[in-house]
Amino acid sequence: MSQRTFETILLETDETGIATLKINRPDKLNALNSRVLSELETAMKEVNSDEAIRVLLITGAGEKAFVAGADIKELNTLNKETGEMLASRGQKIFDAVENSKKPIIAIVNGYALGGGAELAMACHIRVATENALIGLPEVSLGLIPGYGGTQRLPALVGKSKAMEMILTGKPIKADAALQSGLVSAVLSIEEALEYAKKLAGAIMKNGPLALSAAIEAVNASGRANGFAREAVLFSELCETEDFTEGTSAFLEKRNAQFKGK
Ligand code: CO8
Repeated sequence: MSQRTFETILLETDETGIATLKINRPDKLNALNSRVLSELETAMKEVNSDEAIRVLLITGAGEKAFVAGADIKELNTLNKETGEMLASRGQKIFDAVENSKKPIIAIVNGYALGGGAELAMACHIRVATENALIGLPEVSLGLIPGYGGTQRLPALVGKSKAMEMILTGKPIKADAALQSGLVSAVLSIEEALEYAKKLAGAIMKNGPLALSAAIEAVNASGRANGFAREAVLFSELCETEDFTEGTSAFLEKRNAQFKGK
């Protein structure tokens, strides 16, 4: 067993070649601040270059959240320029997850909201615990998803369900996520890790080159270039009063009063 500890991430590899990456900010429900993003970027490079790692599991520390989203405290101060930069940077890091040569399984153990749902969707397989709540609530903050959610959600659940989830901003429970194809299994918290490891074990019996090629081929299916447009639209919203109101209202623990400006 080897362990690599970052400030906000734990990366542990067992003797069979299964690595577990845990986002580790449980007091902030594992929200993705810039430190988490940087460490995730570094960890993904290490995972891809470490020959001992065959499959990666990604999950959140604690029993409450996978990742409750981008850190709204950091979002609150974005403008058009920094908004586009952050969206593009996050998209690049999540692309590294999606395009990893090694299979990645997300264990969605609680809230997976906004950037958290987007991280889970960048993984190759998702299993959820029974308490999972998955959604893209960005419109409630006067924003849109900016880490690939507008592109990956329709690909996973179809345009109609994706529109419903993105336009209402309402999260769905684990059983609904299973029904819509957003996750492939739902388990109790006690069983989820073991199940994911069994899945990893079954995957590892196969040829590593074939696995990498399969990931690349599946990722190439139906890819439109909407990502750049998502980042631009996200950044334009960073200049609006609604965005300032939406993110401030969350931080001040009150309901947002949107004016459409
Ligand atoms: N960002 C920052 N802090 C957060 C976040 C977050 N996303 N989520 C939770 N926290 C913090 C809370 O502020 C709180 O901190 P403190 O104890 O210091 O007050 C702590 O975590 C615990 O949270 P709560 O007390 O709110 O816990 P509850 O159990 O009452 O509620 C919820 C849990 C329902 C998950 C609630 O925390 C919540 O609604 N969180 C925000 C969810 C959300 O809106 N996520 C989407 C964010 S937007 C986004 O992800 C955009 C991604 C694209 C970015 C594009 C590039 C810029």
